Amino acid sequence: MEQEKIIFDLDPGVDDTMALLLAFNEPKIDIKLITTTFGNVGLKQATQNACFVVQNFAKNDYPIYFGAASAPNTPLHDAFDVHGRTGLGTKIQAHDVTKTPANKFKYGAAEAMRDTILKYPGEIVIVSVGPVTNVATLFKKYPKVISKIKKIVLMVGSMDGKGSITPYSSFNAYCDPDAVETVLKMHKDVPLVVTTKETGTTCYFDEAQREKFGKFGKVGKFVYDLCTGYKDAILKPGQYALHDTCALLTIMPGEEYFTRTNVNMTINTNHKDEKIGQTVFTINPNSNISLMLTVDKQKVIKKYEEILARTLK
Ligand SMILES: [Ca+2]
Repeated sequence: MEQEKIIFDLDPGVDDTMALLLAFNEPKIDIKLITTTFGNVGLKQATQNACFVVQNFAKNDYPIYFGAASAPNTPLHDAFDVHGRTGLGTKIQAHDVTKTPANKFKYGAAEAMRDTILKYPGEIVIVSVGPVTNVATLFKKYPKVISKIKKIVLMVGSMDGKGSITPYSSFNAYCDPDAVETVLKMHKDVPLVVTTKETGTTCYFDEAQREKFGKFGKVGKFVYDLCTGYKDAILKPGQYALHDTCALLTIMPGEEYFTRTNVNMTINTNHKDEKIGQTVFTINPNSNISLMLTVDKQKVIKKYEEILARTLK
């Protein structure tokens, strides 16, 4: 079976956690490394959440390294109103966490990413579903490894130029627009895959579906509980967005959930402009940036159900 080896860079986060659960139970995804960033919650909480989820729900003891606690040039923001103060909604809290991040002196997320890429040259897909700071740090510190990355997935920006955290910017873009620009400038021959605000806000499930998910044993119950207090900035209460799951599903070998087009992409990084973080996409068939235009919501939900069903075996 064709498998994708991934570095999963995230800021859990309710939808990050849902995506992690998918990755744990999907044989076509081979997690080589998990890195955490500030974002939905602070870095410490995000890392704690990642450790909690791996400890309780993963079959393998994946290495977790924490990365950036903030962006170099952008004030810190959070998404407590979307993900709850704990990042896992308002019902769940990471508890009894014994797993710890693997960081060592002068060896953090960027170094772990570098070494994972060098261990599997040309094979690693970086899936970044939080602020892009860790990826930008890797690029700036270790530019020689960039060409050895297979693909990079970003969950960032919007197609209509309208935002979630501001009228112009999506959350991940707003947290560190400079990092997005660094990746856009430096990825060169490495294909980029981009899902946007529109992907996640099109692809949500409702209360009835939540109930359905909740019936799939321990993991299903956890997904159900995760939704408590999870409200997307754009969707209505009782609509649960699958932003990060969608980003992960863009790389599934032999499975297609999207329509795609090749584009040029820019981001506003003018810190004096209210439109900072705004993205612009223009179609360019020769570009190696692939934008997800539409998503087959029902197919994604069915996939998620299949994954949950698998956890019962
Ligand atoms: Ca996220």
